[in-house]
Amino acid sequence: MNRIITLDEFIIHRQKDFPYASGELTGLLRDIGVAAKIVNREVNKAGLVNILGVHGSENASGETVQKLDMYANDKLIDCLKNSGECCGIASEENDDFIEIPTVESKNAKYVVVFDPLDGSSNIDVNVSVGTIFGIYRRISDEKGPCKLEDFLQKGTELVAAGYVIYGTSTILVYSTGRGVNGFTLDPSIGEFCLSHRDIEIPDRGGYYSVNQGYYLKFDVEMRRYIDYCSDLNLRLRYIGSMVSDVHRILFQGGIFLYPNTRKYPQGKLRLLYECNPLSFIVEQAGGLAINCQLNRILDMEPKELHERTTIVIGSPKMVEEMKNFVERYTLPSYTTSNGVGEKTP
Ligand code: P6P
Repeated sequence: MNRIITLDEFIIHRQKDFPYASGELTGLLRDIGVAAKIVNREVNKAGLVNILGVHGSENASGETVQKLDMYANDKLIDCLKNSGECCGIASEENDDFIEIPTVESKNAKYVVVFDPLDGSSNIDVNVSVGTIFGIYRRISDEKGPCKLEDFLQKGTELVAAGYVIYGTSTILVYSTGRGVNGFTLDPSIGEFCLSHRDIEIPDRGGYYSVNQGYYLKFDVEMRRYIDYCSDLNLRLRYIGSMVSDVHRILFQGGIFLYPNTRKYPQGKLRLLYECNPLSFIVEQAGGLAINCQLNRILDMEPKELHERTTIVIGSPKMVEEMKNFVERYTLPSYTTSNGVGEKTP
């Protein structure tokens, strides 16, 4: 029987991969693991302690916040504030970033972005939800407080990213840029234990994941690609929780799409704390992640904290095929006499 390797052991052991690592990132990852255990405890008993139901407030993205979102948000902030390794936090649930000015933290090297409970509309119906996080090294003057520029970095600048999925089991998946590993929470010992070493996404898979209900609102090239997936008899799986949909695709292969719609002309999903961390993970596992303009998600320059983007993410061969569809079906633009380009009807 293989020896149990806990998340803490693994993180410390892998710290050797970074010759100049001084332990701050290791400490930060461990603190996120602690926060995940605390959130997991509440997610698993949400129906018992009456913390379900609509909190009433609205988050920065104008979405109604569930009580468990706030609980998860508060716990993650508390753990990170006390870690001493993080000088700032940007959360889906907070309009602005949070500066951590405590003496131990104000000169800390890292900032953290997170969606504390992605897919929270699933909570009331006991469908899996998740926490998504990304860690950047600050770029502002380390003698002063963190600044907005520390958070508006491209996904390629992430030093670590990961997610926790609270499902039939609780799994933490993360990467520091040298592969992807998964850890399953063993409630009997309260530890995340290495369960999925060096995760690699299949080149292609039998699933496509998109909100079919918006089909008629997608651009023609997206509709054509979705028709193609259906013609291939791919199975449609869509949970309404990005972290859960991407988790399936990471392990079994497939493609997840959230294109632009009339309601979300730029796409719905947030670049900073949903798409970048998950794209970092999927790319590290050998997959691809682009937006519907075919730009690599990790190369996008964020302009504001709660910026949204379209996304197509998953198995490399399937994302490549989707790119071919977009190139083939995007109507060529032409310029009229006044030089204004518009799509051919
Ligand atoms: P729709 C959850 O609110 C979320 O941000 C993602 O986790 C999920 O993929 C998406 O929105 C679901 O959005 O419009 O399909 O309900």
